[in-house]
Amino acid sequence: ETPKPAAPAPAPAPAACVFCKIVAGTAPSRKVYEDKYVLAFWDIRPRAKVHLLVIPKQHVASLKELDELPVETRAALLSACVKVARDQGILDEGFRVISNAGKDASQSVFHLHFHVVGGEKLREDAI
Ligand code: DGP
Repeated sequence: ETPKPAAPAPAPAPAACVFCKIVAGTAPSRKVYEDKYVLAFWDIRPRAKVHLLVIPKQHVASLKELDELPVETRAALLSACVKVARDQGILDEGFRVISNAGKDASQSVFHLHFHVVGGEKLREDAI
């Protein structure tokens, strides 16, 4: 049997990435959940009663690069969004998960993240 070729090494994280610094523990954050693949913490500028961010520990710039992440990380990201919503007590009343990718979405931090928002009635016309 021919051995499988080694998987390509993940792209190095930009040294200046603020979310990589949070992962590394060199920048502070209000963490709510962490496992091998992902980290979740409060958004520094909450726009709802509950506003968390769920990020992969491995750096990719946005949802556009999702396929560069191992399948385990991709699964862990979505599961963590539900888990942190449950842990914050916003699962039953409803919550929203958003990922801004690129210019038209006004992405401002170029390390993939999912906003998990809720804890109050969210605007119907906002996505
Ligand atoms: P976006 O516009 O989708 O790229 O959202 C980036 C979010 O990240 C924005 O809501 C503010 C938040 N944010 C930016 N810098 C920091 C930080 O240093 N710590 C935390 N906790 N959140 C940050």
